[in-house]
Amino acid sequence: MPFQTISVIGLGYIGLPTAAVFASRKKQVIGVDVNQNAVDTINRGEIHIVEPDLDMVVNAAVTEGYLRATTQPKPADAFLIAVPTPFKGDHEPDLGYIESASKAIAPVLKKGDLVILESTSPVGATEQMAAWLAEARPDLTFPQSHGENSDIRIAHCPERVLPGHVLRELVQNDRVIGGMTPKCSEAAASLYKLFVQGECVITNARTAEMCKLTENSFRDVNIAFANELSIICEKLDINVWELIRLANRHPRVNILQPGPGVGGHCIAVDPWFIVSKTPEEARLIRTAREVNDSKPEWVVNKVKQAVAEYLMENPNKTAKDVTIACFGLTFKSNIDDLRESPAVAITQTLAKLHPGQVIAVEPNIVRLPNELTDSLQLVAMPAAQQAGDIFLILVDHHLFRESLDTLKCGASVIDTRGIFQ
Ligand code: SAJ
Repeated sequence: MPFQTISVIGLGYIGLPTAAVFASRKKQVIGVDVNQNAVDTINRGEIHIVEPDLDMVVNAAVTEGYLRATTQPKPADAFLIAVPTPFKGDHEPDLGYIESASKAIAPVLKKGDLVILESTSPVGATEQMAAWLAEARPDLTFPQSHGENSDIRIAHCPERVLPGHVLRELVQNDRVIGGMTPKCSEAAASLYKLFVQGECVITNARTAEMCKLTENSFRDVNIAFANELSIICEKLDINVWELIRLANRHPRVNILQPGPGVGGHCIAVDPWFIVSKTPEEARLIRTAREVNDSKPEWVVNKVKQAVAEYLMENPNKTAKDVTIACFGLTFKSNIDDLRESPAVAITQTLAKLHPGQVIAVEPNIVRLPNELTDSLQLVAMPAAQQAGDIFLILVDHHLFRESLDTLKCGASVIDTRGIFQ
């Protein structure tokens, strides 16, 4: 099936690289986003997010005329929806962005078009999207009512790329393709084959939805296991990093690393989409979420304990004399993304407990976002190394691993990432 024009709805961390990669294969790509600022930035050949090498690929695509961005959907042969799927306060998935995107593209759909949902979604979301499209376009036929003979083909093809490695993983990773019918899968596979070097593995839409949730839940459960081990080891006076290194020498054991909690917008969110559909059955998945979500509080308590010990050892000082230096604010190493970061949550809690005495080092950002400037002071690494009485390592950036060897003598160190191991 020839795809002359491809439209990507949602130009964020997934949509923009995907649009740029299609454009680099010399396809006409129309990127659609509700954010006028993002649209203008892209049309200047620049990017509004941070991802290695993406600026070059987008710049080339725009300059050569293959990629253009707009706030208004235009006709295309294939539409990829890559909008956020957050959860609401009660951990119920919020499909509002998918609904808006579906209603936005419905008027420009034509017979023969392919619509792909890429957003990580709860099981049943693709069918729901198809229902929204059908409701908006009674003049067209859809797979849920007309099967293989439908005018519109619909599939779920979840994104699976790792932030920081998106361009490589987009091309190299295998792709799970879940069509609502075999013809839908076939059409979606032929679209991805334009750039995917990995295998395009075909299944149905519900299995594809569950597959993506399963991948992230598997990782969450494994990290929860590591986090639980770290709490157990603390009680038993065992070095958890040594323990995991040793256990992982077994050929069939592969435990991930403990940390201050699980952040980002995927692993800490997606398992709840399974729990919300099957609350009685998803016991382990829910518990893993709870274990990982409780880790920041455990870290805060460790700091409280360290402050108390510091004051016992330095009886001439009061709590107001103690400086807590937090190393790292991002949700994981070597990125600049602070969203849903346990390091930010921990640092903010400490800053409330010890106003004016918490300093933070984050080499991957130049300034704090507005909502953090009141509670936190961002300082350079040498200043923090000099000023801290308690050192709290929250992110294992390369820079910290390489140069955090000269901490102030007599200071107390809480290393949530094991960088001193
Ligand atoms: N973390 C640990 N210990 C570890 C590994 C990670 O505490 O051993 C923490 C990190 O510090 C971070 C969180 O987990 O706070 C998540 O980081 P991550 O690197 O595990 O994952 P993400 O959120 O950057 O990307 C994940 C990836 N999923 C899997 O590896 C199964 C990625 O492939 C997905 O595309 C992405 O979620 C997504 O968009 O769903």
